[in-house]
Amino acid sequence: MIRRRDLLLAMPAGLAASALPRDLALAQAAPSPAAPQPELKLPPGFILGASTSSYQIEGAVNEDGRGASIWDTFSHTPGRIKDGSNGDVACDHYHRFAEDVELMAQAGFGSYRFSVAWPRVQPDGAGAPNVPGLDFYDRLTDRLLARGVKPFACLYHWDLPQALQDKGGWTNRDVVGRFTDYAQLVVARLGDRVPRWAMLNEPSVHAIFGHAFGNHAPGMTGWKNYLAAQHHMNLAQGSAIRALRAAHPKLGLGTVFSLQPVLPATGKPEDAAAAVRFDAAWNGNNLDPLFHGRYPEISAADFAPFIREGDLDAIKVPVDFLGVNYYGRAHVVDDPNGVIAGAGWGPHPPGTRTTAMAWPIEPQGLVEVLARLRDDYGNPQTFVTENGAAYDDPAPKGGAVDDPARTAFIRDHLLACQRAITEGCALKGYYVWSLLDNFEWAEGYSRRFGIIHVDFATLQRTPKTSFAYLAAVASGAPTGTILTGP
Ligand code: IFM
Repeated sequence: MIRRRDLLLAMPAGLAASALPRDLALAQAAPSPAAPQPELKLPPGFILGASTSSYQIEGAVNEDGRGASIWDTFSHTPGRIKDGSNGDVACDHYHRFAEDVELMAQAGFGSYRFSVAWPRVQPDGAGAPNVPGLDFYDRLTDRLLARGVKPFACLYHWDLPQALQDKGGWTNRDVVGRFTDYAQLVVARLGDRVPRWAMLNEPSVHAIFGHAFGNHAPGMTGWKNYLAAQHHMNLAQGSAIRALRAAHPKLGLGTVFSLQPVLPATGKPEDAAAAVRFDAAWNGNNLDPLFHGRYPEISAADFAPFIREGDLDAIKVPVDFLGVNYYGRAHVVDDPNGVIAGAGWGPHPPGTRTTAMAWPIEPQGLVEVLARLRDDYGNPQTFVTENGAAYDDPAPKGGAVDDPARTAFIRDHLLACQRAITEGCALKGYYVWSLLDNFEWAEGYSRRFGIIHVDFATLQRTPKTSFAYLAAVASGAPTGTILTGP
């Protein structure tokens, strides 16, 4: 178990002691009966950081010439968001970024992954850049560098300019050229200081939920729309990487996928078949085109109507890194009405613990994902670009928020990173999702993923125990006998 004293000793200078709960030992959940955890010893140079995305934290949706995005439209449509909220203010990071960077510096984070909002840069999705929009990312970048936190930017985390959606968005092939132009504008301005660039965040999630299921923006439905959106995102990613590499050969260029092992929830053969289809939609339709220049066999006929000559060669492009977002395994069943290729989520294995999202807690699944990249995709340099958990945290008390379950979740996934590295996976860093409690898409503000609590009425930030834990890891403090959550 982490003792308060250990954390205080390990605490980087400047981090208020009040960031810790009054009495961590008392606040902890009962120790797990499991065997003692091995010591966490991440290799030298391993990057520890945090991730966020523009629409989820920035707010300031009408400032400095920003255009509307599909998430503005969607969240302002009655009935779309669980708590009726939107990202108009969110964490107000647009105005409070300096405070947020300061907290990252206090945590000792080596890097920060944020996303650039396309409609700040091109309000209508095309044409000359909106300079005040780019200025914001310039200020953020400079502040990060001044505080020793390396910026890692993602060019697209789901906030497409609404003007492009009005022309079909990702289902219109024209978006490939638009995205490539946008990427070049952003990197021309920031590429001298931001060394690592991800093109897209979780294209499969965006394609499935935004274009087939319709519970995310832009709210389109139908498998055909999924196929078009997924293929055009694959193309846009390849096209942007090629253009950026030609202009900026020294930058680290890659992309970010949500990956999960997919398993049949039962022993039935139809569930096994469903797992193959689900796996293609979630994982393979991203991985195979990028690394092998083809769609998985089971998807090839579906994509055929969207593929033009040369497309598969254009999508297959060497990447300097792959970002892996990992939350848990998928346990699936055959379901003719299921949104993902006639498959749906089934029960988790008995006894599996879950987070507030009802997602299974399965750290070993991260090792499996990274081993698959090692064995089937040439062992690319990887970063865990998102991993974390939503919990119903207690309200801040005495300037602290105790979140032992999230802390244990992070600890267990860092240990999984350690195992993957020992097993030869080229994993180079871990970014927790998320720096701040934020706008969790269709769930609004009802789900908290942050290592920093945000009071959405006052916008006050309060670091949680998980923040202090990561600060201890970042500072190299002993964490061998550590906190156990439920
Ligand atoms: O909040 C999201 C993020 O935007 C993308 N990956 C999963 C997170 C948790 O749902």
